Amino acid sequence: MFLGAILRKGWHKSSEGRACFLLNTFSENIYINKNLMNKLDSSDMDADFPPALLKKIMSHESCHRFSKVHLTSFTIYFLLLTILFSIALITLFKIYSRFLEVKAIIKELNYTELECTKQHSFLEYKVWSCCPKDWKPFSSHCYFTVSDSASWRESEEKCSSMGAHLMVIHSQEEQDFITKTLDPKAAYYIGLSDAGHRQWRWVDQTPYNESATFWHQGEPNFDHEQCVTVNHRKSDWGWNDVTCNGKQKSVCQVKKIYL
Ligand code: MMA
Ligand code: CA
Repeated sequence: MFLGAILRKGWHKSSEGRACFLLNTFSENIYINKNLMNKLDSSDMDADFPPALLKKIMSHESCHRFSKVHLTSFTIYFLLLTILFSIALITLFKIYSRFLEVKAIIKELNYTELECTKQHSFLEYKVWSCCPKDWKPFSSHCYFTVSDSASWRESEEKCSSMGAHLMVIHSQEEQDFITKTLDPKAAYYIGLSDAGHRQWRWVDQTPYNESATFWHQGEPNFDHEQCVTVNHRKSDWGWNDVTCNGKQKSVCQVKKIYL
């Protein structure tokens, strides 16, 4: 192969914007700049491609500059790839940790299925609020009506076995929400009982607030009635104290599960 023939391929601009000559050699492109071209004599041009010339070309600064440019772009490319890869890895790790966390929470619960709704607030870390399947969600709690009749103690134990407790009522809205779903001919135990001497206690230990009670007119009326039901009387739902061993339906309540 003659260098002269190779060099006739023509001038073009290098990546640095300098006038270089493209030598399409055996396996790669070599750029020779004009300064070097002028230094090459005619014997160089017409000779067979001599190893000495190749050495001359390769050692010239334009070659080094050329490879430096490529090394820099390669480094930037590699750095960008590394950053992207790291972001992907961190994201995957976060998703997997969250998956393990949710799995652990669900394992702790004795419910087989949850029904979840997405929270409106996007600043919150936990975005799903869930109730066990067939429980009714209201505000921050879930409610379940037990249709089997039992004593107050048995009813509370039934709720406990489901990780819940008898319903605690702290507002008219809460009472209205649940009573809308109840049978007006039945009475339902709630989580309120007399600890003795008319000391009313909620099962979840929240304070008994006199101003947020919904007793029927004339109730509570008997000291020996130490448990409370909610029932429908004269077009309104309200509370009635009853004996604790009477068999009644009941309503259980549990806090929503946040995932
Ligand atoms: C029943 C019983 C009481 C309630 C009265 C109201 C007769 O007793 O349910 O707890 O206070 O009815 O009349
Ligand atoms: Ca009563």
